[in-house]
Amino acid sequence: MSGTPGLPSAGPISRVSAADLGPLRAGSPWLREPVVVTGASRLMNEVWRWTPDHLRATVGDERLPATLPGPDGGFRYEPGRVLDSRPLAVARFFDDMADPDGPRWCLQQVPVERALPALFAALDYPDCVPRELVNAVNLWLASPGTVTPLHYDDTHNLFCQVSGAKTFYVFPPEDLDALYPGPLNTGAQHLSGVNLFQPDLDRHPRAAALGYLEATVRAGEALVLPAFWWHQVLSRDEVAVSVNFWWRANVLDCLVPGFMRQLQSAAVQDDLGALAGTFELGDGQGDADPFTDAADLVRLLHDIGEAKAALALTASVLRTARRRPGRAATRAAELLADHKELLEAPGRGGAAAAGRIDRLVADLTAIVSEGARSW
Ligand SMILES: O=C(O)CCC(=O)C(=O)O
Repeated sequence: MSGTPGLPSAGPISRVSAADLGPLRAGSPWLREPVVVTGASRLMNEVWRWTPDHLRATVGDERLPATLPGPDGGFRYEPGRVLDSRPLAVARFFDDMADPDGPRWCLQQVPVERALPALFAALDYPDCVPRELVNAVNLWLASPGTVTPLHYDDTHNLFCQVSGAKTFYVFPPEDLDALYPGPLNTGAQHLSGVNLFQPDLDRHPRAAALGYLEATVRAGEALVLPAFWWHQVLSRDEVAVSVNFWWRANVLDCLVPGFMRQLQSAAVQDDLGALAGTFELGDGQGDADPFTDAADLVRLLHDIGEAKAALALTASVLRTARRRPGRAATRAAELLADHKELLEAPGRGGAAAAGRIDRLVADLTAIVSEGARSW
């Protein structure tokens, strides 16, 4: 895999100084498109110390799953297949890197809290990220030329480059259709069929119309990568150490084709409850309750023509609320019973369903305004 894109560039990703970056909360303008943050060391302290020397000294003996990319630098994530990996001591990774004939390992997406608790204990979080929504902090160690194939994540991402450099090639969520995502129902819908470095336009003709945005993120810089943006990533000339923070995106910031597809996929797999845990619901002000969440969702998704998914997700939120102690559980149970037909068979009802959805939203809103927040 050569490191040269086979599609045209649409320009650079814009850059902002850390001093000018606002909070990355729901509705933030900084979450509309990727941006490189310069002078990122002022966002937090600890991760910038995780240089090769520091990692060798503190966690050099820890054995972590390491992968050997193909001879072209790339490897593929495949649904249902665990990457071919073997345990490798962190110090050995750097030793092999220093040996010109040594194997070129990469350690992808190492969950710091679970795999490296000693490092995690010292970690401080970036000020701009809503800490309560962070669901993973990962360490990435890559050899020069390693390529992470084109995919998106359903979380927001603050990607911090500690040493070395990586080039990100990104496409907006709206390009989903032209990027040939993996099939629904396989856990691979976030993987693109297109390899940017070797596009096969006979197989993927819609990709011919696309252009990527690009940035090389260097040591001391970070990239804000909003949820559902597609990215292919190339490690540059030196060993690359990166740390990223993933946090739950608010659904209101995610009304993009990938999210809609994920809703369908979750509905097909009858797993909408898990989605409610993947995204931040409500208004993003941190004080939402299940009824506000449900009312917001059903109204929002219904307005954009996704009534079926809206109702299924609402039912899932209410079922969760039904398990809570106290009055919230009683009211959730009442709502589930009162709107049983609508919530259990969201596909039926045609035009009549619109009126019933309005009544459900009115019921949810009434509960919220009665003061459900105090439950
Ligand atoms: O660093 C890489 O190679 C990939 C990073 C990535 O995919 C991510 O942060 O979501």
